[in-house]
Amino acid sequence: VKQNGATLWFTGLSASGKSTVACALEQKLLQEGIQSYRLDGDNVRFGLNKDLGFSEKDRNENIRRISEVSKLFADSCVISLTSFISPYRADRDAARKLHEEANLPFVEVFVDVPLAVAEQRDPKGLYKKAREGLIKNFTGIDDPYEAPEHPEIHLNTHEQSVEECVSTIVAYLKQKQIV
Ligand code: GGZ
Repeated sequence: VKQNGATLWFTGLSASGKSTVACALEQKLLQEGIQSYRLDGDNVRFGLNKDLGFSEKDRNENIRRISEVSKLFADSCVISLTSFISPYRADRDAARKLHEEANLPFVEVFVDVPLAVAEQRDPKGLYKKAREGLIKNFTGIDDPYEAPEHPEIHLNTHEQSVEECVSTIVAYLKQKQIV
C-alpha cells in the first residue's frame, strides 16, 4: 500500500484518554495495512526527553522535540500519533507550522473531558497527590491547560466510546484523503 504520512496531534489533560484512543486507532490503522507509530510519555519522556521535567520551559522543549520527531515520521510516510498533554497553545501551533511548512498534514485532536472526570478516573493516583500538594505544577490543578480553539477533531471521552472516537478520526482521515 502506498501511503502518505501525517501527524495526529492528541492533546488533553492527564487521564483524558489520549493514549487509549491513540492505541485503538493504531490497531484500526494496522488492520487496514496503514503504518502508524505512537509517540507518548512512555517511549519519549524516558528516553529522548529524560532530561526534561514539568516546568513551563521543560514542557516547551518536550513538545518542540516531539514536534520535530513527529514531523520526521510523517515525512517517512508514517501516520505519527503523538499523545502528550501539550498544554500550551503556542507550542501546538509551532508544531502545526513545522508540518505545514513541510507540506505534511497536521491534525489536532482535542481529547476533551471535564477536569472532574479526569480526576475521578485518576488511574495513577496523580491527581490525588497533586491535591495533597505532593506533586507541584500538575496540569489542571496548579498548572494551566490551554484548550484548543479550532482543533480539527474534538472528542469527548466521557460521552463517546473509544470505538466512536476512533471512527470519528478514521472518517476525518478518509474525508481528507490522508488514508
Ligand atoms: C502533568 C504529569 C506531571 C505534571 C507527571 N503535570 O497520566 P500520565 O501521567 O501518564 O500523563 C501525564 C504525563 C504528562 O507528560 P507529557 O509529556 O504529556 O506533558 S507535557 O505535554 O505537558 O510536557 C502524567 C505525568 O506525565 N505527569 N508530572 N506535573 N502530568
